[in-house]
Amino acid sequence: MLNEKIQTAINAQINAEMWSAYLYLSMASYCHSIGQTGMARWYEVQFKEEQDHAKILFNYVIQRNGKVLLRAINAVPTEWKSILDVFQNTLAHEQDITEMINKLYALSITENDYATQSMLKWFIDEQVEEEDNAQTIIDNLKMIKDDGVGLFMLDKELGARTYAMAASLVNSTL
Ligand code: OFO
Repeated sequence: MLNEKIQTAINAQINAEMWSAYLYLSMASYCHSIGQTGMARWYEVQFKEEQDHAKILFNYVIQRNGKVLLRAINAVPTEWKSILDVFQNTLAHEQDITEMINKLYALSITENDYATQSMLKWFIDEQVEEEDNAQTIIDNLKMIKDDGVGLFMLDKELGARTYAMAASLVNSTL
């Protein structure tokens, strides 16, 4: 059984992951609006992955005999200054999420909740990847600047991203 503090913190994390999904769908919409369809596709995959993150936490709470409490998902931004601004906001957002995961992990240590520590290790690794992905695209965009061909090539590359369901969900009966 999950203790109250851990359950509350995981429920907040579920909300944050759903907000992330909503944010990335909004970013996909922005990319479509400026004709960057490959980047839009990249964000659509991101949208699905964030829903997976929320579902992994949802399943975990259920397995530990806890209760998931779904709260309102706040509104997300809908406009950005440029495509570079979008990815810079993505990195800043992922850094905030990393901070939340780290706090959750620290709480699971003080509460002696070893199962939660084990579950969170996947998220800790995932955050390293999330931040690295955004940083790499930012570096590319800074290199490209206003070069149309470079932007076209990057859009094509990001559009090739495919979604794969997180392994723990594929094998789950929940
Ligand atoms: Fe769930 O990792 Fe991004 O936000």
